[in-house]
Amino acid sequence: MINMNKAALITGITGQDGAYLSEFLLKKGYRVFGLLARRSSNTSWRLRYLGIEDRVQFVEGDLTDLSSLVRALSHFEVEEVYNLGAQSFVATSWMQPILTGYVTGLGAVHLLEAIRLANRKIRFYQASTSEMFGKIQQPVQTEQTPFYPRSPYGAAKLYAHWMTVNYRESFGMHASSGILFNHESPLRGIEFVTRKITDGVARIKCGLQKELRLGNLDAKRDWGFAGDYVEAMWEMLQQPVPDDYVVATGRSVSVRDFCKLAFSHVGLDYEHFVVSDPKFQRPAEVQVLLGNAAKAKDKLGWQPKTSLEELIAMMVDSDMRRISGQNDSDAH
Ligand code: NAP
Ligand code: F7E
Repeated sequence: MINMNKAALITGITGQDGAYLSEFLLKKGYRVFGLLARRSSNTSWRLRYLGIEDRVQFVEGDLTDLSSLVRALSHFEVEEVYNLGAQSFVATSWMQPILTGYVTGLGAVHLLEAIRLANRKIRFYQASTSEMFGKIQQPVQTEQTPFYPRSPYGAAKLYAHWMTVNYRESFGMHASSGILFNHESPLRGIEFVTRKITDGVARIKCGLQKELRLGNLDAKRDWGFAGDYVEAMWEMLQQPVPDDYVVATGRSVSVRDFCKLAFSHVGLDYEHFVVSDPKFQRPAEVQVLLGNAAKAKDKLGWQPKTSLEELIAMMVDSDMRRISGQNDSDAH
């Protein structure tokens, strides 16, 4: 029997957003294929956490290997491709700027080329980022705000962003970019500041750690919940015409205030535990980001559902369960 359900290929399926997007698409009845880059150990813990590891189909490939992408698209007929794969940790991008350029920048072009060769009708989503605004040129950032990236990661993403626009304009491809501001969850990598904080809170509360060493406590970010943000990705590919959209909450909070909220969730005062350590400062910092997602609300009907307080509670509670041993999964 022919399966008439829609099919999607996700790069970066083992990452935070890949897991939530897979869950969302499966609920919509999609067949979900994920590009799996070769690693020495199993990286599917997030898909297991959501209980969907057995419901997605993996195809081996890497964003730096065009042939693997062409092969993936010729093996599986998909209507939509979501490019979420990246070297996504900003701090690492100064240590590995060339790899970041290959994977995060050129990787997107490999995928656009593979689609151009395989089937130009495939709809394409590019995971663009608020890091492209970097040294902000306007106090509130929209689709019209000029870009000024401040890291090799931001510069690589900006190249991928403009190439997405270019393929749309040159070849008429349905290629859209979501300019997503920071989004977090219990599945966030532990190196990112929000998860480092909620993991630290749980360890300190359970007596496993005495202090939490962070970098710039004054940096401000517009933080939302990843589960809400993947819905905007899908909405973009359902539109009759491709376009670019800012996805954000419209509220910007400092790392210090995030700490205050996270520690107070378990009845602790952050000032007794948080230490600012120059080791975690960056060569060039993005001091503040604040997005205006009015276009996404107007055209996609998208708006965030989860408040920062709800997000922090969700993350701290999840880390408390993991650290106190109540969660026997292999979550990181
Ligand atoms: P993430 O958790 O770091 O996931 C990155 C994914 O990319 C992982 O599945 C990783 O695979 C995969 N990957 C790395 N190198 C690859 C390669 N050479 N070929 C194929 N796949 C590769 O990132 P995320 O937070 O889910 O973010 C998803 C996307 O949105 C990324 O492109 C990120 O840059 C972008 N973005 C994120 C945010 C945010 O706040 N989260 C905001 C704006 C934009 P392994 O697990 O095997 O390493
Ligand atoms: O840093 C400051 C740090 O690493 C946030 C990625 O998903 O979002 C993410 O990039 C802020 C920065 O995220 C520590 O200096 C202080 O100002 O959690 P982060 P990011 O750099 O904003 C964007 C939108 C992406 O696209 C990226 O892929 O927090 N900070 N102390 C710290 N950051 C870290 N990691 N660790 C600290 O100890």
